[in-house]
Amino acid sequence: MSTQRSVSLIGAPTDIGAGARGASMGPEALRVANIGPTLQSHGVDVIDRGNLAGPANPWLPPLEGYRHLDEVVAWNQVVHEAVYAELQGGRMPILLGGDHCLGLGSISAVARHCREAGKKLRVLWLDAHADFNTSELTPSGNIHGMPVACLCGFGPKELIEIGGKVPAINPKWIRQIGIRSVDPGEKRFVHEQELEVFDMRYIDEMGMRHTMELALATLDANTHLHVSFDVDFLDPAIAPGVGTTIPGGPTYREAQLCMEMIADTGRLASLDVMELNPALDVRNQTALLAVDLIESLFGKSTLMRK
Ligand code: Z70
Ligand code: MN
Ligand code: MN
Ligand code: MN
Repeated sequence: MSTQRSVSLIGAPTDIGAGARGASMGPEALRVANIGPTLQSHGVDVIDRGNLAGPANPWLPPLEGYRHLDEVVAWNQVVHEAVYAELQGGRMPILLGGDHCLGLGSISAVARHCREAGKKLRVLWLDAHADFNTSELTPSGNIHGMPVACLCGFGPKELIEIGGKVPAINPKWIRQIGIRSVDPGEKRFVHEQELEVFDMRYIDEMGMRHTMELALATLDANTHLHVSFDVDFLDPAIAPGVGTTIPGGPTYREAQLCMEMIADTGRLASLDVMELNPALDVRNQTALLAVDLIESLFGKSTLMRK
């Protein structure tokens, strides 16, 4: 039981679903922070597939509750196909975002792979936000605030149908961790759909160890574990390079423990690294931190552990 040792990096250079420009530069910042060679140094076979291509960001206001819907659909379609192809080829896809609207294309592909392979799916959503808005609930129209709802079947037809099956996933398969910014209508909907949320209040009271034990409790040998890592999960003091910094996030130590406990399961099978915004970063520190945490996800451990 060990994490897949063949990885494909897939760049998705777009900020089409975001409220700030700049996440389109995320893939290159992660490469500059040496994501590929760093994974290789831990014995991982890494292929960098380069960047996907999609429509430019027209930077228009929302239309009927959605900003750039057609472009978001186009980007998610190419992400879906690229992620699905890697899984079918027996490799672990690491999606380098790009904004978090692309979690839809990525996770719908993972769900499709799991359906066909008879695997159980668990999704860890590491984020300051629940990303569970709909066009009726959203205060912004930004689709990066909607991918979890779309995966659960709540969203525009063109988006929710990308994986072929609606809904792509069951809300019971998701564990959200680090949540601390949820809009009022979104909050009601999270409760109504009974999402399992370990928010910052929970982590403060119970600790990251207990949180991760519960979040990972239902994994078994047949489980495909997907981690969707929105870099704004991290406290802004250590990760300023994101579109929306929300105070009160996990510290460096809490984030490391979170990643190490995921690594210990040996079930990690696909990963998104999203919302890194180099335009707002300081000397690429947030990209470097993300790479450091990804090393832990792949089993880098401290001196006292084998
Ligand atoms: C807010 C919205 C959001 C970032 C997701 C914010 C959404 N809930 N922001 N990720 N950075 O507009 O829907
Ligand atoms: Mn597989
Ligand atoms: Mn997000
Ligand atoms: Mn977020």
